[in-house]
Amino acid sequence: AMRKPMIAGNWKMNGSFELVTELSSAINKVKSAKIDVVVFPPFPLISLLQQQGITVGSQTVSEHNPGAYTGEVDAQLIKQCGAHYTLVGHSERRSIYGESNQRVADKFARAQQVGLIPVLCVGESEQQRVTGQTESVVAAQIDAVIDKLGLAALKDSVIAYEPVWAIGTGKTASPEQAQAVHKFIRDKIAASDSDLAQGLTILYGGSVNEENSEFLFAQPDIDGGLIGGASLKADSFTAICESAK
Ligand code: G2H
Repeated sequence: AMRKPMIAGNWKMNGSFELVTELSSAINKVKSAKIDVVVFPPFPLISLLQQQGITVGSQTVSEHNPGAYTGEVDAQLIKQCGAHYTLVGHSERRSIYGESNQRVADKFARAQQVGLIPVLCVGESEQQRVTGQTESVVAAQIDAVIDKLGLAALKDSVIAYEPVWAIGTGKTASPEQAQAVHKFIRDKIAASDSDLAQGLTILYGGSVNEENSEFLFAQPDIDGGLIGGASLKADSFTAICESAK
């Protein structure tokens, strides 16, 4: 593909100062002009990782401007801590914290307002897949952003397709299953703007590991991965990065 591969490590609610020390040299070693490697740690570790020379992002962002929102973190502050990216709408945020498509679109907008690149996470549940709703669910998740901001907003963003049934379950979508949805997403956008669609980075996420990554990344519309569990182990994460080069 003409797009530069991206490997994103989503640490979720894991990690510590010790893990930063453990992983940063390995991540720095695997970095190359051929791939973008980005780590999404818990908020308190953003600065520290950034100081180690690692490209960082937050796992979510408040949709609000600064104010009385106890416990939330402002996008501008995240940027100031050294982040370049933020995830929005990860399935755990949608399911555990009730984030709607609308709220995710608001977060996407706020991220871009301060110059953070949003990584919009989309994906269907097992129930939605078996009832044939995969495409309509994913389309609605993307349309919420397009309706709010216009199609052009997707230019400075990344999309991550993560089927909910494959997250942390050990069940990975087959390369063909994943490719089919990635192609659906790219075609959907290409119908309005083919250059934008061709330039758009679309990551796959859901139980990616060093055994399956090569086959997933070989698919024409899969531009890299959003890696959870396997991003916490230096050997696995660097092997996944290598397989994307
Ligand atoms: C999906 C993924 C990373 P895992 O949530 O966002 O996690 O690789 O552990 O399935």
